[in-house]
Amino acid sequence: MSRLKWSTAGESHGPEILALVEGIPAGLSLREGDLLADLVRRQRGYGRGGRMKIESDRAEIVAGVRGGTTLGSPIAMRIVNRDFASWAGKMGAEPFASPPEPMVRPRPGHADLAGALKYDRRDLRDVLERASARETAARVAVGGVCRKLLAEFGIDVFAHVIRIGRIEAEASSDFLATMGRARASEMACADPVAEARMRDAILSTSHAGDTLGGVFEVIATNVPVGLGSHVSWDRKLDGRLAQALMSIPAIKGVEIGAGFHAATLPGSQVHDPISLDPSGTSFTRASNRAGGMEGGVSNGMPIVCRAAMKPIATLRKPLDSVDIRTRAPAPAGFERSDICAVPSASVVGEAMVLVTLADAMLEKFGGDSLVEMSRNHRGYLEQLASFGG
Ligand code: EPS
Repeated sequence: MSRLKWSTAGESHGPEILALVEGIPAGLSLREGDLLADLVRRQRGYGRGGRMKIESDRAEIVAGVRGGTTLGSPIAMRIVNRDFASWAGKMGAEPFASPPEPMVRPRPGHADLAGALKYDRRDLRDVLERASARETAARVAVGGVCRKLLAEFGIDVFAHVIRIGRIEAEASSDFLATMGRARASEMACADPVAEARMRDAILSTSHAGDTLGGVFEVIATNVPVGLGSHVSWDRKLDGRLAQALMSIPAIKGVEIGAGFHAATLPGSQVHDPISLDPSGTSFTRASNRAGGMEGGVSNGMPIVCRAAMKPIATLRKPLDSVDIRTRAPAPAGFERSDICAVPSASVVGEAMVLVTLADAMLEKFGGDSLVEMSRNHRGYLEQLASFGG
């Protein structure tokens, strides 16, 4: 059912990371500068490794946009890997003058071993280069394009970090304040007291040669009722969001609304009673434990998802592993690593929710041009306004 086709290509230390996205209607204003703020936020975060000091990501638009406006044709973007300059002779498409030293000690928790066995690679670099979360820079560029489209319909998506290891941020129901503080925070955390404790935890974890995971929450506001569908498993919006979030490297759990907590309560404390808004025209709910979806369909309340990220698998104090050449026990390989990348992953989470919602909006309102899509959207809102009347 996907109306938005998109894919990425590129190895972490290859020349470029690429993104291709098809299905964005013609007539949307789009500039390279529109994509920059999200790319910059993805590089932030206390606990990032040395690579982020080398890169300064920008997505150059090389197809699908003319004079600042989309054409309806596939949009192609490229993000240069500055670090490629240090990998001459070890990366790149042409045969190497001399064979590079292979990586042979797989990291537990990374794709190294399973990928090498599956693809029959004797150098783990052939796997880890693509499995690296560097690829998520391209996802954020695609998410930025979708953000522009969704903004035309008043939809906004933001994420904030709510846990790093054992440190939890205080919850707030004030979305606007949470968004503002999270966007301004290096840790994407809206609670400054928790943020300071998160930094301390990351610092002491770093001294121990270890890494830390956490949880982020993604919230989408102003989503119209009726995205997704209850009629078939693969059209359910909650299922599509869960798959999108789970595909982010290192994500091990996804919750929607009350999530796992809902399983501990009786139904009367879980479901959100329905009422009419003060004007008496539209349906609303005083609570949102459903996370903005019922039966796989958006219900007009904010969409709320959470994702749990495991700690980064590359450890300065490595875990036990096995040399795949000699089959002798050996510590896992280590070059450099992030201590914690949850703030970055939260920006990738925004991107995955943006692309999923853009796809669902295109499915519902279609159209080859933005004018056509907006007309369809307006007509649907009129239909909702006269519902039951
Ligand atoms: C990343 C770039 C990588 C890592 C990180 C994500 O850079 P390098 O491998 O050169 O240090 O910092 O990758 C991982 C977390 C991983 O598990 O592979 C980036 O651009 O986000």
